[in-house]
Amino acid sequence: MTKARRILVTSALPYINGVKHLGNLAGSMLPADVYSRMMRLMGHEVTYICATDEHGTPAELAAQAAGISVQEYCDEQYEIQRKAGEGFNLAFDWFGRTSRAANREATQHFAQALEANGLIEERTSKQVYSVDDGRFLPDRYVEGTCPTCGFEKARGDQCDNCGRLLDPVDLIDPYSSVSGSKNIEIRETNHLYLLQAKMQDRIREWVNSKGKNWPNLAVSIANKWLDEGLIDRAITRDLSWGIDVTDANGNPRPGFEDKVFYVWFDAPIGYISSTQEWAEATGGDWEALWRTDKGADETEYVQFMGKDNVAFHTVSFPVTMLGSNEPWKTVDKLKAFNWVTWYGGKFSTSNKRGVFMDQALSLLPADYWRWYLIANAPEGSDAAFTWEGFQSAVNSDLANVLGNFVNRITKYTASKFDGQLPGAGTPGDAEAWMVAELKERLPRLVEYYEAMEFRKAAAETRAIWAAGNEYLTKAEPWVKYKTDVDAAAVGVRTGLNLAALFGIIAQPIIPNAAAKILDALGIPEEHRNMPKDMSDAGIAALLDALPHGAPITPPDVLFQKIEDSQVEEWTEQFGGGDQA
Ligand code: B3M
Ligand code: ZN
Repeated sequence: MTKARRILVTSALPYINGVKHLGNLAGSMLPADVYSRMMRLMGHEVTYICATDEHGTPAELAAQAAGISVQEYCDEQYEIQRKAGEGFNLAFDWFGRTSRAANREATQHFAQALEANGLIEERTSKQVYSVDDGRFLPDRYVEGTCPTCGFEKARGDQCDNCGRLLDPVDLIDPYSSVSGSKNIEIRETNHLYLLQAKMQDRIREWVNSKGKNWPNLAVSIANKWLDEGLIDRAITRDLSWGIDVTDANGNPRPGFEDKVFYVWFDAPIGYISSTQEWAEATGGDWEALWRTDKGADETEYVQFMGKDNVAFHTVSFPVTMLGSNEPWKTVDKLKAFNWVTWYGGKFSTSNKRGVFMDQALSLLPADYWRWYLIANAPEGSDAAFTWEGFQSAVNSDLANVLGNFVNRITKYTASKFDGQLPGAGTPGDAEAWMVAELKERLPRLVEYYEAMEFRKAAAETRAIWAAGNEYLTKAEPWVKYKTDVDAAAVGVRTGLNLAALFGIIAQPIIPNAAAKILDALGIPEEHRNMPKDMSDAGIAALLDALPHGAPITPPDVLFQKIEDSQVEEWTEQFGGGDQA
């Protein structure tokens, strides 16, 4: 019996502005949810924390465009995103907001601790000021030509083309991405700098110790930064929306009255502050998750994010935590995803390219999208969403393999065994074959989840469902029924127990359909966890676990197949195919 583990899961905080597209969902929140669900089914204590990332220029500009205050804008957008997450069954333990008081206090605390440790310094720097916009332009709102690779739409903080981290003043021929104006000046402004260079050795040592549990992609990005040498980075901005800048004693900092902390300084701290909110609301113990002096050294911390967020999570955020010299829990395992593309290109609201979370739910239930996005997770490389691929996954994996299996075994029970699970007959070769299949596949399924290999976990789940169909072909209860009802009863009983197992292993990815299956079979909540005993006897017991005589109610059709006409209609509406 493995000891229950305490697991903290966080997924990259979605920016507040706008409903997220399927790529955002697939690149962090969804796999984090699937992983959390599976770990819970295996009996572990999981706390899954997320929040909206509300500061920075995106919110200011979007609110300006909407003609409302930033606070109002964020309040509206938070509700939209919270509802979209609910619609996709993202089972957060807490979905917070980085603009709340808890994050302001935590961020200011870290800044004070860092300054007390000599890791923050005031410096005058040159910042891009847009005369026409009447404001300093934060990094990502200055665009221009990348000095490294010549890409012409490089942003002031990072070049999307070569990945190089930039400062806006490095850009060639810069312009404001707010107004397009080139009427920009470099003006002097005072900012707080986090002295990352001083932390180079400590971060290198930390990456070397923790990187063993990270995917190569994450290790290589962290080491790239370290090999280039950590540079001191400004952690304040000339913005009005954000967290006030305080001094080492927590008072408003003279000269920083019109500045706020940089969004990427406060956002990762949002993981901690949102956990504190969760604890406040639920009585949970946030320190057992985040303070290594209060039990968090026993906690497994797993982070999910897109690859462009890796550097911030493996260098900047650890600088903040380790630099505080306080006993903060740092990440143990990290899963970084590539991109889901829309037919190889970017999702775009304005160009009507791609499906966004709210639109997706208006077309089909969350399970359909969850299955496709996990089965095609952008793990080793970018993954292109296509309507054809989506249709095939739904029609084949869900409707034919899983749906058809559950449908025919429950309907046959209703028609030939009075809707009751039969107890007669003795298992034979077909059942032995199924036990062998499960003996090999169930442990492998758990391994894939532990390794956070989502494509493989989905493929293994499907393979187990397919083995069930193969079993029914071998057991052929509908043939045996004509001559030996008891022999048929074995096939039906085994088939019904397999349907229960298939529902159980479906729960992480397609929770709604899984619940329908388990409800139809009358499986009580407390019996819906993953089987623990993977021995021959334990697996064999799975095939005769349900009480004999249990009432069986065929569920409604679990999955509607996607018709070609729907693919044509959606291609027209959202782009795709030759309109990609
Ligand atoms: N808001 C997501 C992004 O870069 C960013 C993640 C913050 S995690 C602390 O799209
Ligand atoms: Zn570049």
